[in-house]
Amino acid sequence: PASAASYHTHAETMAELDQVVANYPQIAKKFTIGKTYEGRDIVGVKISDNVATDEDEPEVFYQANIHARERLTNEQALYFINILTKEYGSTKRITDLVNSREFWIIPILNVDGQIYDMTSDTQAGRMWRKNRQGPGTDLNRNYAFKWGCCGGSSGDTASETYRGTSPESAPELKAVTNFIRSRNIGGKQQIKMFLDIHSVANLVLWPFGYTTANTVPGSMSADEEAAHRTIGTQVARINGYTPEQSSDLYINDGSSDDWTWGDQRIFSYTFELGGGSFYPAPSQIESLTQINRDPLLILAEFADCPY
Ligand code: 0X9
Ligand code: ZN
Repeated sequence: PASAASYHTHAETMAELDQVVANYPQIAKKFTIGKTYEGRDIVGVKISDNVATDEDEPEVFYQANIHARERLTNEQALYFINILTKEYGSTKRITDLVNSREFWIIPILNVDGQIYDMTSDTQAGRMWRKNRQGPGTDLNRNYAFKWGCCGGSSGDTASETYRGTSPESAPELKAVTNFIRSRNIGGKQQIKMFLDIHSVANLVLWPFGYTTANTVPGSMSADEEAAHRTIGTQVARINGYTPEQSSDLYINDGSSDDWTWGDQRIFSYTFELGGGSFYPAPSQIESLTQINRDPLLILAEFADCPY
């Protein structure tokens, strides 16, 4: 009998990416951004028409599973990769997007942590969050913008939010930020929309997390804040999540979207998927990921936003 849907292991995720690029070689291509602390490749898939060519199109960067135990986030990324490829040529909206964008999607950023979390005797997993560098660094506190400045991260290596010895001290973080920097070509950042996919609080968040201020001279103007808020509120109407500035959840420094906006001026969001726990029943994967079909398409459509 066909097995019921279940969470993809890392190996199954890599096999699925191989299958996608084999089935859709014109529009899907694997890319590798570097290696984890334990030496594994960090792999994503680029999706675009003429995928082998670097065309002059707005680029969209979605990453997931920066936190090891947030297993649904890998499923969300795989879901999106699958609809972009399967519906190319049949769904006009998706065809238009794939033709006019370059998508970079990394389903598992924290590969070592994800494998560690899933290699567990119990179905519940190990509840692991950080990478596997010594006691573990919280990759979402290791970004270089306002690193360790203001709260919500820890200098204690045992902490769940240990920020690491220095900005980008985690190899996974260095790899992904180097990749994003490499898309700045001739002084122009090609990536126009960034999304970091987490779980489990049903949220649509935007920068900044390090400060409760809505606007910051030189790094978040009133117009830029309003644009983030407008788009965030629009997608939250669809998935039913709560839209808010990241610091409304709690102050947190050194996190992903603060850097992608604050340092790279890429329009940036963090989603917290639902499910009520880090390990929702596999039977819930489909509905919990389908709910973000339109939100993920809308963010990509806004990649030509002037900000
Ligand atoms: O604390 C985090 O890293 C995220 N929550 S989680 O429960 N998945 O760990 C929220 C990060 C919010 N920060 C920004 N959006 N900047
Ligand atoms: Zn998280």
